Amino acid sequence: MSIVEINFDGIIGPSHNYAGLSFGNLAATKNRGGISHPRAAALQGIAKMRANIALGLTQGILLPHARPNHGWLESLATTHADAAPHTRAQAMSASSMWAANAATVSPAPDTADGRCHLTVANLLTMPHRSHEWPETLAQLRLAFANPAFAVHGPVPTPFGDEGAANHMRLCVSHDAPGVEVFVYGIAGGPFPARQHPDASAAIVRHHLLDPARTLLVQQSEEAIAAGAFHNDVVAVANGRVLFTHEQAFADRETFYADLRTALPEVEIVEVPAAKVSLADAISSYLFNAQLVTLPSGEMALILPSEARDTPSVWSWLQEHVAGNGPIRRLEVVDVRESMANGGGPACLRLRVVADPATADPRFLVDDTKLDAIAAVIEAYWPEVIAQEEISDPALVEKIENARIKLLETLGTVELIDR
Ligand code: SUG
Repeated sequence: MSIVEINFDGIIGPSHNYAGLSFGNLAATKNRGGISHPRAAALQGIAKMRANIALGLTQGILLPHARPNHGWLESLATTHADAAPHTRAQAMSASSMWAANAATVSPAPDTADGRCHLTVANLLTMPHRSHEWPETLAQLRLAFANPAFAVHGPVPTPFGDEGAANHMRLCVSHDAPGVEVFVYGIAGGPFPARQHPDASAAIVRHHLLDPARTLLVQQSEEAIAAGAFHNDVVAVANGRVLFTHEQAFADRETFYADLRTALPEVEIVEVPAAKVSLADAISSYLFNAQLVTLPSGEMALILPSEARDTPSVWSWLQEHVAGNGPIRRLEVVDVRESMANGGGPACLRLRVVADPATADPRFLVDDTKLDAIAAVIEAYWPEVIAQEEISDPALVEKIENARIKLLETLGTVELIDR
């Protein structure tokens, strides 16, 4: 059995729009009311997956949720037609595309029972995301039905949990026991801290992790206040490398010391604020890159094009690659439609370290399957959505039909009524 990292990308759903629903997410707030391009957005996501496959990586998918979420509207005693505008927008969001927020994943080598544990994220801080978890859980239970996995329900209210976006795993190799780092927030200036420390602590227990190889670390208030609503906007880890902004953590000295004790082989690559400001790091999504190990053993950073377009960021990267740093290769992808809602390459994927043979094959993709998915997107995804259109019954019908066509193509029709 071979344990590898599988990236499960959320397919960008046909209702992708800019409603400005996430307070504290500067990109989403800035683009509120803009015109979205769901078809182009989804095709950008497919192109990113193709680029990862071309690098020799294993690729999976998670599927768009049913939108509008009629069941959720019903629980609020309303309907899509009658709902208040903000409620209607919350029911229509395609936010499940950001699969890094789907769940927290602890691979089998880290857990006491030797299973790979997943806890679906409750996402309760933002109303439009709080109703994602039941369908996410249904998908996780299908994709990871094999006894090699243990899939847990959400941590209860009022403990906000945003999944893998606030979780990092460092290890000497993917199949060796790793150190898991859970990053929580306490304060964020004017913005909410979305990850509650008690939620992180509960997941540590559910996942049967070894306390000696588990760290709970506070995100810095200044990072959240500057727009880093998740830790994966200011830090990313892969293998024995932690790539982080200097101002990501509340007490970086203690965290780095604890990490070095837990994993002496760790290499910390810290980007100083003097070279790249927190503002540039956040607007460019430098750290919301996928840091991956290629089949050659080298590490590559899969970056959004905004990182290349930000001079301070691009020159830091060029210097790093020219020197002796662990990141040997830069790959630029265009995920602009997602970026405009505050979701970069790393937000769009959930990492699961597991044997691909144990995942449901319907959730794994190669180029041929991506061709079939792209054909459905080309044929059925709306080309544009202007904010005022989200109440239009014709648009709703088009969005619902598009998702059903995709589920039929992928043989996952049991998810239609989720
Ligand atoms: O939760 N944006 C998402 C972006 C999530 C990014 N994920 C990670 N960093 N892992 C969020 O803020 C905006 C949707 C809108 O406003 O219409 C939104 O939900």
